[in-house]
Amino acid sequence: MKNKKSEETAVRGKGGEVHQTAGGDVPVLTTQQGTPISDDQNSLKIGVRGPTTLEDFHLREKIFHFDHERIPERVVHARGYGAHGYFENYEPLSDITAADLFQRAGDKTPAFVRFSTVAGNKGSADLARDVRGFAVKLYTQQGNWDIVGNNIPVFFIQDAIKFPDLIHAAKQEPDSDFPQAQTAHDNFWDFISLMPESMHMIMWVMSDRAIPRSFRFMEGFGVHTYRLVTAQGKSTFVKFHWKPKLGMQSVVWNEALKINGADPDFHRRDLWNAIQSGNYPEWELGLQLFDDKFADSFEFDVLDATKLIPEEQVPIRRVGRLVLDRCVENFFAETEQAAFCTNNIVPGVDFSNDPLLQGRNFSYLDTQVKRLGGPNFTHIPINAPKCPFHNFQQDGHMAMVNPKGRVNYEPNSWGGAEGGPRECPETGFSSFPVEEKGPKVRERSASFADHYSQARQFYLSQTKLEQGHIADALVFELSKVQKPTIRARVVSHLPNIDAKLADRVAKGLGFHEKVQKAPPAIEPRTDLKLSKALSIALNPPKTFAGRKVGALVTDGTDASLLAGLKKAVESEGATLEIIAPTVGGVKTNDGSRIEANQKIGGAPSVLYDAVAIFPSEEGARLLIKNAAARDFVADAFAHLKFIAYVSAAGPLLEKAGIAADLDDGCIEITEVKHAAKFVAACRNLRLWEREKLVTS
Ligand code: HDE
Repeated sequence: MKNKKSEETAVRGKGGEVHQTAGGDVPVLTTQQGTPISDDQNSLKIGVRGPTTLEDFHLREKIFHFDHERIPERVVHARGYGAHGYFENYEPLSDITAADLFQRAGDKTPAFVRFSTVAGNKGSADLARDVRGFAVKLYTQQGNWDIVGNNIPVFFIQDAIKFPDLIHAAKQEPDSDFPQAQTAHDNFWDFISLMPESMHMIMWVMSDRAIPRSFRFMEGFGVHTYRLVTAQGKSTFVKFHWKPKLGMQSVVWNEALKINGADPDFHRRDLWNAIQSGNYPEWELGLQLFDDKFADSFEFDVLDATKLIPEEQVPIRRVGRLVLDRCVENFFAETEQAAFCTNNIVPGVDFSNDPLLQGRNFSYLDTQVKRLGGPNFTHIPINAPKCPFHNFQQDGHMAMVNPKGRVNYEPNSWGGAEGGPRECPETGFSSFPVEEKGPKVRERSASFADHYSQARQFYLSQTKLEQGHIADALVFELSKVQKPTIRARVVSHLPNIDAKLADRVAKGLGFHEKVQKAPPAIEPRTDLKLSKALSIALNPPKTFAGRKVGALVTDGTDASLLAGLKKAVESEGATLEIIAPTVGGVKTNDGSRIEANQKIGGAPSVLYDAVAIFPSEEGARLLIKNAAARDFVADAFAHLKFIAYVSAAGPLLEKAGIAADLDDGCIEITEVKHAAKFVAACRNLRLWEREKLVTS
């Protein structure tokens, strides 16, 4: 090798191009075949201004590889973000399941989790109103177990055969290819209006659950009923829940719209930053366990994925915790290539007959072959089990793990190690021997026919404020629907849920005629008890930990008040970011320099949970002429955020139009000790009472 220098060097070529050369600990660039490369800036030509040669194998290989960099994105859940971690088991659960990961207290099982939106393409924005995927891969000692769930415990449809229709209707319309990552269009609502079973899910999707503040602040659900099976063959039905340690939190809709412009990567950035800074997101795994007797007595069919079992009816038993403590090293290799399959289960876990789950079990393998190019996608490190595995499967595209020796079949008579792996009746997976009988029919069970009762229960279990958000979301979405008959058909379902909701949406849409009620297949029940667990507002986290304050500063900002605020925010487990007229930072009133994290305009207040308006008097005079600074303040107020301000901020508050409306959520900081009051207020996350003032 020519270059043996200890430092990276750069020289100019004849055309002025930069050549950085290898040497010391800087490795030599090679082709994929390992051939060292002398010049990566110029292709091989006949004369410096002549044609490029066909024999330039380096150019050919480099561009060929680039041309093949993309793989098909997921047909649904294309937009996603993943991280590594572990599941820690609290106590032995051998009385419920033989699953190896639940047998010993304190056992840690490696995990990989991918969060996603459903409808948007891979490059779409994070804050779309959408269900979030919550897919967990657990690398157990008895094989990989994937719990491929969502952040909403029910689904739109009851039978897998409707899934392609649902997704076609939800994604971009096929002629125009828009709108992407949003359901506010005719095709989606047309389909929904003809699918009354979707009404329960619609209530959830129109609620604040569909615009989470962060992946860290949302629940996860396995959705379907599964089975847990003991070593002795006893089966218990189960629903899986993930409960976030920091509580649930959502943004408000106007904020979501703006976040999508200001930082389309808002959720992935949040997860990345939290893990990189050592604030590891955490969820507890909860099991809702029930037997056949409960299933038979339950008001609905436990095989119907449009229904949930209220926590008040079957309490949740928390059995372990999931911690995400490591970001991926390479997004493509890990997150993009992660292949989740509902049919990846382990001994001690089994399926139910939920027709949606049965269809999913069929679907996921197909999708992985299509995306990852062949049957050997399990050889990719993110998908490979972390326990020993042996079988006689061989060959295929990109085979990485190949059997050694001459035996590739069984039974065989070679015996011992030479004969290869054999089956194990004692510990191997065996399906729960449930007895099935009945005619072969293409028919929906009558036990699935109640479409509205739980939609009503969900809606009525929300606080007034949350109910308002659901109505507003319906009005927003349906206002984007161009065909009045579709709007009317959607609204016709609402009287079956709640008459006031129907009226409110009809009014919001400017209906001139009375709402026609869609005839229900089964009259909705009105006797279901309200469930507090369904509301976000009734389960407040009462912590500001893991959240972020944005402090707007200028030259001359009061250094001691700012330092006091930062200390108070950080002692709560939250972070403070400095936003200044330039990213170079400011000189405070004591002459010290503070680096800025963001420039005004690049960091609107929608990116923060609470804000501090800390300019100097001179700084405030400059900021009142800055539209981004005025929006920063006005939006923080409109989005019900807690606002700390110094007296010098007065003119800016005035110009932003909020000076006359300052309320309990606006806290003046004249002494360092006031910072604690601000942080205590922030534990409530938003000043919900203000909503009356800022929405008509
Ligand atoms: Fe999926 N779903 N799904 N799904 N799903 C996929 O698999 C499918 C359903 C869910 O982060 C696909 O690898 C069918 C319910 C998540 O990689 C595909 C049906 C729930 C993810 C597929 C459903 C989910 C997927 C697309 C109806 C919540 C992302 C790419 C029968 C319980 C996983 C892929 C990840 C992904 C099919 C319904 C959750 C095509 C046929 C219900 C979280 O296989």
